Amino acid sequence: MNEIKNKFKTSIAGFQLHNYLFNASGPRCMTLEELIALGESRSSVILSKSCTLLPREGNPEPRYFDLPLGSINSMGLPNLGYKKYVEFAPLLRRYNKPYFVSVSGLSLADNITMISELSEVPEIDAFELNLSCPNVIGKPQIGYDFEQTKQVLDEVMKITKKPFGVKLPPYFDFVHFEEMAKILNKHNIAFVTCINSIGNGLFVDADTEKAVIKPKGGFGGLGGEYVKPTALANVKKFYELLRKDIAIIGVGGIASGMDAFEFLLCGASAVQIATAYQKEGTAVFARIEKEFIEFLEKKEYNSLSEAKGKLKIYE
Ligand code: RRO
Repeated sequence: MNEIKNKFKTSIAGFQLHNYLFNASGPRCMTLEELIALGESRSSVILSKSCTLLPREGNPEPRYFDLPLGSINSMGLPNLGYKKYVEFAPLLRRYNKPYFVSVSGLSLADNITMISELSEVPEIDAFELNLSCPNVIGKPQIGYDFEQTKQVLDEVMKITKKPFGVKLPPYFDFVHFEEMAKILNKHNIAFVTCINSIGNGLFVDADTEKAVIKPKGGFGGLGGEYVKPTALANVKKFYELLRKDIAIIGVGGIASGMDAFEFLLCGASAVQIATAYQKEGTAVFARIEKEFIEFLEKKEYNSLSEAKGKLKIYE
């Protein structure tokens, strides 16, 4: 990959990124067409939808709903099966940006099988292990079970041959941040992505007197503006608690350059766009990038590191 000359470039897992933002593993990153569209966009990484061993249809429709301040989803991990994300890898090389595969096995054995095989594919650059899908019936979020998280990371670290990140659920208690950080700091992790959607929200349509999505009695993951303060808090707390060589990727409610800047102040090395990408399509990346750069220039910053982690707090 070419060296990137841009004063606001960043890097994740040793890869230089041409800008600070890319897609979240979630909306519009499941099919080859969608991954190609990301390649052609200003997203600085192509990140796949979380994959499983076998293809999955996901949960019944309606399973996604745009809300006034965000979104609710219970997609149920629809994906083409990990072998497809291997097959797509060489086709995405021409876009000259990293290709990360999100992995979300339904068991530890599935994660080990997938990561062993994905490790051998030269055109896959890194993994994001999803420890936080809230929407698979009968599968609690691993990231809320600290023993299981430790076990998964211990096993996966033995076999991965690529840089490795984890996608975390939101935490709400300082004890939980500290416990998770202690586990992550003991593993060879390149990045942490926080947060996944806030699990098991319920949005009610008062006119129809009905929940807006079908699966799980209407319960689903909340995203967008509703979750931004929680996402910022998670980025800030993990920035304080994690080893400095672990990059934090912020996600949750970023819809403008100013939102992206707030995550930079809290310590993010990059951000991902989910709900705003679902709502706007690939044009969202160029728009937010432009706003972000204009915002930094207005404030006379010359690099991201000048602002990164520099949130001011009351004495
Ligand atoms: O597919 C989903 O239902 C889904 C996943 Br895997 C996830 O990690 N987060 C989310 O909000 N939805």
